[in-house]
Order: sequence, then structure tokens, then C-alpha cells
Amino acid sequence: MTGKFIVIEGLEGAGKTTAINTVARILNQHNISDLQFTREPGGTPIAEALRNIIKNGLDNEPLTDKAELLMLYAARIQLIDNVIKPALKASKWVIGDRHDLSTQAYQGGGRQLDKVFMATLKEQVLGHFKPDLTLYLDIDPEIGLMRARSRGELDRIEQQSLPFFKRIRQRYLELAEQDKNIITVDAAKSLDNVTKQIEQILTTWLTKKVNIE
Ligand code: Z5A
Repeated sequence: MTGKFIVIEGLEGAGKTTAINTVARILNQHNISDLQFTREPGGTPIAEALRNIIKNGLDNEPLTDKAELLMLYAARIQLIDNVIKPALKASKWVIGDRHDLSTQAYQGGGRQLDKVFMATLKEQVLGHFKPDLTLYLDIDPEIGLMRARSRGELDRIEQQSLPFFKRIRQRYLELAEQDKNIITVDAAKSLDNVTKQIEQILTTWLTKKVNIE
């Protein structure tokens, strides 16, 4: 059996880091311990270099929204071809901190880039490749940003205004509604409660969809 690709998504401060640890723990309990962790943008030397530009810019040169989008896809395909696909082929399970749903939400919803352009680019770069399961941690941006911003300096994207993050949440919710492989978690609840929701969702999915007890 090839491995599976599970992705954690959500706004900053939604609690993705804790969620990733919870997913890994549950997989371990089901004797799935050969895990590959990824983050996007990033995860290969070239993709990490692009991440640095996307998050911090370079020499004060304005980064256009389209260039940001193209860099995200360049980073993503480096990661898919060089890390994710080989890992899945070697029967590892891959746990991703963000994937293409982030682009649909941030660049599509937040930056409001053209839908046809985005759909064409996605199809050309990714083809049919997609996660087996996505857990979307839903949080009001005001709460998420408060959590994330308490950590210190803000990067290029974190400096955007509240309406930008509200549009992102809206797009996340719309897309989650349309895709049965995206499951929404109420991330405004306590850490304990969020952990329990994830335990329940993942255990059910492993039993029903993957036939792992
Ligand atoms: N981006 C994009 O625009 N397009 C794309 O296609 C992709 C990404 C792939 C990546 O930055 C940036 O790139 C991101 C989107 C954009 N930018 N923004 N803005 P990143 O990887 O550095 O940032 P992030 O992915 O948003 O990570 P984060 O800020 O670290 O979020 P998090 O992982 O969800 O947060 P956390 O560390 O788990 O939690 C934050 C704090 O809240 C922490 O102190 C926790 O203890 C606390 N927390 C978490 N959950 C709870 C609950 N339930 N209750 C109370 N406190 C909690």
C-alpha cells in the first residue's frame, strides 16, 4: 500500500502546530510510524529559499501578487516531486503543514487573483495530485491573529489588514463545504477540545476510509 497525504490548514494562530502533533500521535497509535513532515511554502532547499522571499521579500523590491502565486507553485512542485511523491511511493505517510488549499484561500480569497488564471495554473502544475484528507482548523481571524501576533515580529503576509484575513476564512469555508475530503475543525475551542475533535475525526477516517482499526 502507498502512503497517505494528510494536510493541516487554517489561518495563522489556528493551532496547526499542535494539530500536526496530534495527527502524528494518532497515526502512531495505529502503528503508522513511518512519517514524513512537510511545510509549505518550503521543505526542499529551493522551496525554502522561495519561502524566505515570500515571507520577507528581497531588497525592498515590491513582490507582485502574481509573482507571489508563481513562487508558491514553484515551491510546491519542488516539494511534491522531490519529497512528497517519493515518500508516498515508499509507503510513508506525509503530514503537511499547509498545501494548495492555502493558495486557494490566501491568493484566491485574500489577494482576489483571477479565478480562471488560478484554476489553469493549478491544473497545469498539480494535475490530479491532491491530499487524501485535509483538516481545516477554522478560527475567527481576530482570535487567530491575536494568538499568532503575541509571538513577535510580523512577516509580509501577516502585516495584511483584517478584511484580507476575513476573505481568506470565507474562501476556506466555501471550499471546505464543496469537498468531502476537507473536514472542518472548530479551532476557537480550548486546545483540549480541538485535540479531541481531531482524534475523533482521524480515528473515524482511518476506520471507514482506510480500513485501519
Ligand atoms: N501562504 C500563502 O499565502 N499561500 C500559500 O499557498 C501557502 C502559504 C502555502 C506561511 O507562514 C505563510 O504563507 C502564511 C500563509 C502564507 N502566512 N501568513 N500570514 P508560516 O508557516 O510562518 O505561518 P503559519 O502557517 O500561519 O503558522 P503559524 O502562525 O505558526 O500558525 P499555527 O501553526 O496555526 O499556530 P500555532 O503555533 O499552532 O499556534 C499559535 C499560538 O496559539 C501558540 O502559542 C499556541 O499555543 C496558541 N494556540 C493554538 N491553539 C490554541 C487554542 N485552541 N487555544 C488557545 N491557544 C492556542
